[in-house]
Amino acid sequence: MSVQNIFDAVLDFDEDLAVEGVKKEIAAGTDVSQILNQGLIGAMDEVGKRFSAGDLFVPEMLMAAQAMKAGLDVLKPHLAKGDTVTRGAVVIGTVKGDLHDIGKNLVAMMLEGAGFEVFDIGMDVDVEKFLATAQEKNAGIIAMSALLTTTMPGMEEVVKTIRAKELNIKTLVGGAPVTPEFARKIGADAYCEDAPAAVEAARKYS
Ligand code: B12
Repeated sequence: MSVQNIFDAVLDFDEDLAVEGVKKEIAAGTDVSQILNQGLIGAMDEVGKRFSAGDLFVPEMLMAAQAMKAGLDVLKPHLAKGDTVTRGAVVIGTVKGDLHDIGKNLVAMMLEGAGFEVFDIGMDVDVEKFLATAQEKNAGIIAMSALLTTTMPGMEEVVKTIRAKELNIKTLVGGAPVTPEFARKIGADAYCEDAPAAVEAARKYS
């Protein structure tokens, strides 16, 4: 076993091997940040690249993210504060009135895989909950998903409230009906068409 095996297990969508690999490396005394950065995060970076190149698709990306998450769950208790490459906290949710969460879950997993501390507050989330959670968790980014044209205005409400309260929080928006024009119009900081793009945008703000 080596960190490369963990990387390979994630790319093979193999949760059991990812877990086994992380356990073995911990037992062998391998630097936990190496397990995290080169093994788990490295693999998700590769997944993002392959997705963008059209070499793999949403179901595969979800399976890889699940393998990454299984490995990360084993590693988490071993991560001392200084070991994490925590790039900051992100609050993510699907806006009020909207119960679609598959894309949001994928974005959350990819962000977690990229080293962000992710607080997933679920679906049907109103402005108050987005802001209260961001402030409580000291998150620099709020990421919002909407799959219905009728719920997209919920994003604008969050952006407006952040502005009105002069909070230092960046907003990422996405979901099938959301467009770059809409994001610009409501004053969101970034529109991302998929989960790897969300990681790229979030990295810019961390
Ligand atoms: C699955 C699904 C459902 C499931 C949801 C299950 C779940 N747990 O999510 C169920 C059956 C519950 C459902 C219900 C409804 N649905 Co529906 N649903 C879909 C469907 C088929 C797929 C959505 C999906 O998961 N796609 C896969 C994911 C991976 O893609 P994604 O969400 O777009 O996410 C990617 C990107 O957009 C981006 N992204 C997503 N979120 C975010 C967030 C951020 C911050 C960033 C940066 C990026 C990002 O990254 C993701 C990964 O790459 C779509 C059709 C479609 N093709 O989109 C209709 C669709 C969204 N539904 C629709 C409708 C109308 C409904 C209902 C109103 C139906 C009804 N009459 O009851 C209800 C609404 C319920 C509610 N209040 O929300 C319409 C919306 C039309 C519109 N323009 O508003 C669609 C487009 C179908 C259609 N053609 O009519 N639905």
